[in-house]
Amino acid sequence: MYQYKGLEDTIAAISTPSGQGGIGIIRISGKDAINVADQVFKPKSKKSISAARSYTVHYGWIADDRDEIIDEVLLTIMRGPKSYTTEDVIEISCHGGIISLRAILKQVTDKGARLAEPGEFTKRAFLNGRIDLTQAEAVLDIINSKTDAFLKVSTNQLKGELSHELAVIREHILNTYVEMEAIVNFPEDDIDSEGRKKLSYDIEKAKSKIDQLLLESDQGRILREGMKLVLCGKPNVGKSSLLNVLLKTERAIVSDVAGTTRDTIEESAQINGVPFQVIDTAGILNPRDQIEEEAIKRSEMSMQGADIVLVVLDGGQELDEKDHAIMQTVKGQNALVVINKSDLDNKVDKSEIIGFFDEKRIVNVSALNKSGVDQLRESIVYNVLHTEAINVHGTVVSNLRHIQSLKEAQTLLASSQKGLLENLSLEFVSEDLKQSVNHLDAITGKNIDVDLLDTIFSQFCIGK
Ligand SMILES: Nc1nc2c(ncn2[C@@H]2O[C@H](COP(=O)(O)OP(=O)(O)OP(=O)(O)O)[C@@H](O)[C@H]2O)c(=O)[nH]1
Ligand SMILES: [Mg+2]
Repeated sequence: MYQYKGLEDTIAAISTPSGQGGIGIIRISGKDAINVADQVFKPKSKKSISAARSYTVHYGWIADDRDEIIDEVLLTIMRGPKSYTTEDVIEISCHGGIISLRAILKQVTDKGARLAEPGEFTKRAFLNGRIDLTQAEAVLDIINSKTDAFLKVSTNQLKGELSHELAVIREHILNTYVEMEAIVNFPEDDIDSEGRKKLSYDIEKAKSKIDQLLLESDQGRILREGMKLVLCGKPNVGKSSLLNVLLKTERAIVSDVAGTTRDTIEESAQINGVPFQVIDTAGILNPRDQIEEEAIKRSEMSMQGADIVLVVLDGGQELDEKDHAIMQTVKGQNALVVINKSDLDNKVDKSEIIGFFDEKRIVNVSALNKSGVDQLRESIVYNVLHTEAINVHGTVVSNLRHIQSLKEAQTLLASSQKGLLENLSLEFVSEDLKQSVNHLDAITGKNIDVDLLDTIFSQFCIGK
């Protein structure tokens, strides 16, 4: 299907991260993988691995050309086609020091393997037809995953759930396409308006499945990119204390001195499985110097791009014009009003808040004794997702490339329906269907530009 140079080569790379570790792995793949390994591996059993069965592990040493031992290793042999790349694959597990790993890699390349490009093992798995492109991309997502929820969504994709959904949609469209082509080729079977309606109805089935995928892709995007949450409020209301509670670490300095936080603090956190960038701002209102002026600017900047703002109030004190001013600035944004210090006697008059925010957006917490924090987490997630939790069990499309192709396919399906309604010749209508299938095929990689393919795999790390 694709003409790729270098597919015949046997490739090798260090597959574990650089740095020190208990074990490090060198992976070799290609038709000469076993032969290359055989030349550098000295098995304790003294039996050559060239005759070894697939999925067996062998204990021994890697030696250099002068027969000096480089490291003690375990060598795993996976014969194609039942391997990661579908080719013969060898994995050498040695001690995880960079010197040992590099020395072994050098031996392997001296014996005829070439260094693998980033993502080349996974690219081969794709080019050799073991996985499709959505599954290859899922590998990258699993490696880059920062939350449990995104990991779950990515492993579903690796299992082929998205591919399966797309195959169902594709078949729907193709069936309708074939029906149309039959009518085009045998004009005597002309089509009446009822027939056109039926075709449009069939297209609708495919369209509504794509609709569903696109609807949930919002959540997918959130899982991939994360949400931005900004804490704002007067000095000393407990913003940094809340940041620490949300992060579950003592990240920010907390003190009873007003103006403790002078610069914005950004940290990543998972809130009920959803990734957030949590930003604590300086509570400064009247700058005393240039640094404080800059701090205010930064607070304002971070508030502008926020997906949700938490306006923190001190529950132990009556609201004043400064609290009012902050609520006024945030009004209109997606915000929650957090009345902190609920362990103290409440002095906040809620009716003063309701002028700015709906009562449902008010949450009482105590950062000190952590009460109300679970409810705060739930409210945060609900207000950014508009649902209680991300559904990680079905197919969640999170990749922008997939989303774009789905939208293109959707537009073409809509255009074909319009054509049917407007009595357009079926030749043109069926062309729309064909194009929409092409967009679906771009997602799975059945039909994709080679340059784009290279771009996708270049995002991988070496050794994957
Ligand atoms: N009683 C009580 N005290 C709290 C609570 N949360 C924070 N505090 C105290 O309030 C003071 C201010 O807390 P910070 O978290 O530093 O407040 P901040 O809003 O970040 O203040 P700035 O950085 O100065 O703008 C500290 O002495 C905290 O211990 C709470 O829930 N209850
Ligand atoms: Mg602070």
